[in-house]
Amino acid sequence: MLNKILLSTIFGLSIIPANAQWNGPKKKPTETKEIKYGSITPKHRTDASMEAFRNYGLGQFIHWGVYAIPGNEWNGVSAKGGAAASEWIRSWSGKTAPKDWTKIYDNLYKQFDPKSFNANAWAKQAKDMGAKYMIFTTKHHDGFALWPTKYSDYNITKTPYKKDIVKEVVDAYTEAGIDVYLYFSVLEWNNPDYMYKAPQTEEEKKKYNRFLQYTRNQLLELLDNYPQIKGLWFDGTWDQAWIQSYDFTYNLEKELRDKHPGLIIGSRFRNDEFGSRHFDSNGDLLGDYEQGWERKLPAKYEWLDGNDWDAVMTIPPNGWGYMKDWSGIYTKTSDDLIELLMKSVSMNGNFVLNFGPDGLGKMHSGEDKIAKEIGEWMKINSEAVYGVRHANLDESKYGYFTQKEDNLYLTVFNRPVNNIIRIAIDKKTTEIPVSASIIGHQKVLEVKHSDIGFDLDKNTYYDILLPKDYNSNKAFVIKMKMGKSVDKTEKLMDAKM
Ligand code: H79
Repeated sequence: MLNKILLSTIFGLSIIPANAQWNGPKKKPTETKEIKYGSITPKHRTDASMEAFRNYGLGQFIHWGVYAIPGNEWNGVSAKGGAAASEWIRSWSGKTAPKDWTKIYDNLYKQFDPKSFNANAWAKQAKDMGAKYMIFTTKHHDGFALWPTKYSDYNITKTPYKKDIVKEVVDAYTEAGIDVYLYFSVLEWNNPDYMYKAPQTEEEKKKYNRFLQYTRNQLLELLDNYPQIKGLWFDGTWDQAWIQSYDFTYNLEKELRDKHPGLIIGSRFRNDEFGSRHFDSNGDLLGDYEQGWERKLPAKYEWLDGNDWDAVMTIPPNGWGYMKDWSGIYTKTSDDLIELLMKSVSMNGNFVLNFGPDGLGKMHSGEDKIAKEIGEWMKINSEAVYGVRHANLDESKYGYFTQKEDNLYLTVFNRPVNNIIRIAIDKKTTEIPVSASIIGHQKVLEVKHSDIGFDLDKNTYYDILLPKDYNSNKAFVIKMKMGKSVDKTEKLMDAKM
């Protein structure tokens, strides 16, 4: 905090950059400011690209770069505890770090030759898992570009592999019917023009301006090279130099959008002139969707204020790039991940699961297993995931509701011991569950109106009876048809107290 105050004072701006809250309802600003560099796009875009984004449900993230070669270890020594995450291994420090590690890392590209890489095989796996979009790392914090960029030598053409990996990925996924978004880290650890603190001297300003132009050039290049992409997923945009470049980033966002109609950009790209990130100083979303749900989910739908969002999630606790050794850490199971998926879509969010292929281009065997298990589940249950919206019902302790037209879905994770699923319906609504079934199971389920008669209860209840002989060791989906009540149950009089 002190740092931030100091920085703000140094730059002659009496501001303390506000950071977005991801752990509770949004704090509303108490006063309205005049903002010049606020949101460019409407609050809720309704164009076809944005509607497609809303319908994805499940996505895949892929982190790939030279960090895949070490896979979070070097010569049998683990970077665990010495580096923040596997894709951060370049910053390995402390007792366990190999001698001259940064130098070793910065030369790894000379060995990058992923002989087993097959973009079509990745795309097939993603499709079989049920992913509708994917996000691919074109360049992570180390600055290594997986496409033949004209603007830096540290790129794929200088490796033994040589070929344009971004092109292979974009083409294969697009061909498979999966929309592609490009991940782009603004932060670059080993670019001499990169700056963390805002430039002060003329020389520093010149230097950082070169970095800004370089960033712009690379982004325009990506849009030129891969016109099929649907969006850009930004990262590494939290340093003061970038934050103070709000004029530049505002114009750049406009330029990118003009060049690529329909382009989707999340809230992490830029901030307003008061240093507010993700949301401007008046609390309005910057960009098209909330992009702060990284390894976390909102606990309540209300926290989202109706915004679009995605959640990006790792299988290990933290580690986006390849991690050879999954022992001694908790890796999320397909049950964990399916629950996070349903929790996300029940709150109008997309769930994006990360994969970190190895240095040869093969997925971790643990990831193969997860993709297969999720895919098997999705094959049966995906209608509760794609194109659904938040259902306006009280939260259920059995699982998560999603809704599409007159279909209400309840994905059950907690099966009650009495096999009665009780659905609370607002007495004022006319739409009630008129029939129910389990997706992938033939039997029609009995639905009973159970007016339990609580005083002052806003709800009435519908009981869905699960067949005792129906067994499942995975979450299952109850699909209900919503319609007008046919039986006119008499209204009980509430005593006036
Ligand atoms: O690519 C994966 C990670 O490597 C990357 N994002 C995902 C998708 C990532 N980089 N950094 N982080 C995640 C976390 C960084 C947190 C911090 Fe900060 C950066 C702590 C201090 C500087 C942002 C700014 C959070 C607090 C201040």
